[in-house]
Amino acid sequence: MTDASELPEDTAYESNNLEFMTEEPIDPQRLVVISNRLPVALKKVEGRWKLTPGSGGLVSAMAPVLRDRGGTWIGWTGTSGDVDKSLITDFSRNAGYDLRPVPLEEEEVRGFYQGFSNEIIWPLFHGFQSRCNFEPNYWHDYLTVNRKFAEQAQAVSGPGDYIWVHDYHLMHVAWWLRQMGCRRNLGFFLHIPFPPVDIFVTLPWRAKIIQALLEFDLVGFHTYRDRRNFIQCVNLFNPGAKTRGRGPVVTLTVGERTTRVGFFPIGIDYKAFSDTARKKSVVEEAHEFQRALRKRTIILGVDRLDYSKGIPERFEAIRETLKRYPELIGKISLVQVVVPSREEVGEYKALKDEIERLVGEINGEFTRPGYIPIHYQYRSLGREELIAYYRAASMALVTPLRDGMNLVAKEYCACNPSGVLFLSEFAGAAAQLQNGALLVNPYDVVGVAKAIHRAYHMEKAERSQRMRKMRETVRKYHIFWWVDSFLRAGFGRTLDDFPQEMTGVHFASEMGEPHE
Ligand code: GDG
Repeated sequence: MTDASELPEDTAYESNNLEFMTEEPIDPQRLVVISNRLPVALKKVEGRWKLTPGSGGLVSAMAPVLRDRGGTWIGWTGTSGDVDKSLITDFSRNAGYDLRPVPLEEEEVRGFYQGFSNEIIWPLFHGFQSRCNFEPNYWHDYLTVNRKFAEQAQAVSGPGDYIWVHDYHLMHVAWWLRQMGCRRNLGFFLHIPFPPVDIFVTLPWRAKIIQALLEFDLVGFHTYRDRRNFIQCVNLFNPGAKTRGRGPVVTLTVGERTTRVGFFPIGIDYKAFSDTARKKSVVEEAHEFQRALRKRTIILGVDRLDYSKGIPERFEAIRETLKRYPELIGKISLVQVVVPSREEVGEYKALKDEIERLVGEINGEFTRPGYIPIHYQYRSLGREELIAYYRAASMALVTPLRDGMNLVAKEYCACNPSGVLFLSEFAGAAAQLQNGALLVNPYDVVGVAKAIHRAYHMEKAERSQRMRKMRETVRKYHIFWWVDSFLRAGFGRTLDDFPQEMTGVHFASEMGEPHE
C-alpha cells in the first residue's frame, strides 16, 4: 500500500483541480468527432446485418456528449466489404447525430489496426516495449488509413466546424488534412498514456509522429505527466522549440507553427451512473448478486481483455491474500468480468488462456463446499447489470499496470457510496482519486494483499469518508466538464483566456513543472 505522500512528485501533483475555464459560452460550431470505431459496430448474424453498441472508454465518454450536442461521428464500422447502410441511417435518426462510416479493406485493418495501432503504439505507449512488433510495412497502412479518415473529415465538415480527433490510431489525420489545404481548427486527444522519452525514441517513426501531432491546433492528454513526456519528446526532435504558459494549457512553438498542449482528465456521466445505481430494478439485481454469493464480501474487477489491465497480477494478489490471511478464505470472493477484446490478435488469445489457467489453479487451491474464491465471467455485461455489480461489490480492484485514465474506477465511485476502491498508482485516475482510494502498486502482490486485508477490517466511517471525497471529485469533473474544458482550450483566442493558476496546483517554471 502506498500513501500519496510517498508517490513521485509529479504523480502526487496531478490533483487536476482544473477551474481555469471562463464562464462565457463556447462558440456554437458543429462538432465533428473522429475515432477509429464508430459508437456502434456492424456484424453479420445468420446472414443478416445487425448493429451492436460499441464498448470501451471512448464510446462511454463521447456518446453522451454527441447525444447532448448533436454533430457528426466519423469512424470504422468494425467490418470490411459492403455493409447495410440503412441500419446506420436509422441509428443516426434516433441518436440525434450523424454517423459517417469509413470503409476499410481487410488488408488495411490488418496493417493499420491490428498491426501499427495494436502491435506497436498500444504496447509502446503503455511501456511494454518488448511486446512491440516493429514491422516496417505497418507504417504504410497506418498512413493510408489515416488519409482515408482525413478525406472523410474534409468531405463532411464545413469551415466553421471543430474537428476533434481521438486516440492513437489517428495521430496522422491533421498532417493529411493540412496537406489537403485544410485550415480548420483541429483538436486531438490521446486516451492512452504518452510514454517517457527513452521509451518513445525506440519508435522507428518517432520524428514523423511528433511532427504530425504538431499539425493539430490543440493536443490533449489525461495527465500532467503525459503532457510533460510529450513536450520532452518535442524538444528532443526540435531543439529550438519554445514552451510558453504555466497552466494546464501551454503553447509549444516549433518554427512557424504554434500548438496548444494541455492536460484534461476525462470524466464520466456521473449523474447517469448514480441515478441508474439507485433504480429499483438495479438495487434488486445487486441484492440478487449478494444473495447468490451468500453475502460474502464481493471484490469486483471489470476490464477489457488486455495485458495492460494487470488481470493475472490481480489474481496472484488474491492468491497471496488467501495464503497470507487464511481467515479470509470463505469471506471474500473476487468477481472478475473480462470483456472480450481484440481476440484476433495472438497475444490476447494467449492472455485469455493464461487468465483461465490461473482461475482454475487458484480456485482449485481455495474452493471449499459452498465457496469459490474467483467468479470469472468472459463476456460483456448489459449496462444495468454492470451497474448492479458496482453496487453489489463492497470493494473494487482496479489495478492496471498502466492506464491512460480508467473509467471503471470512476464509475464504481459514482455507483457505490460505501465501497472501497483499490487503485493502481499507474492509472491516470490515481492523480484525482488519491484522496480516497487505497493506492497500490499492481506488481507488488504482497502490497495488494495487505491493502485487501486492511480494507476488510476498515471501519465503516473511514470507508464512507474516503468514498465521499472521491465521489465529490468524480461528480465535479464529469464528462461534460471534460468536453467543455477541451473545447474551450481549442476555441479560446489567446492563452490569457486561461488563468495561470489552478486551485491547489501552482506552476512554477516555463515548462509547467509543478511545485508545492
Ligand atoms: C481507454 C483507455 C481511458 C467495461 N465492461 C463492460 C462495459 N465496460 C465499459 C466501462 C468503461 C469502459 O468500458 C472501459 O473504460 P476504461 O477507461 O476502463 O478502459 P479502456 O477501454 O481501455 O479505455 C483508458 C479511456 O480510454 C477513456 O479515455 O480511461 O485509460 O485505455 O466505461 O463501463 N460496459 C458494458 N458492459 C461491460 O461488460 N456495458
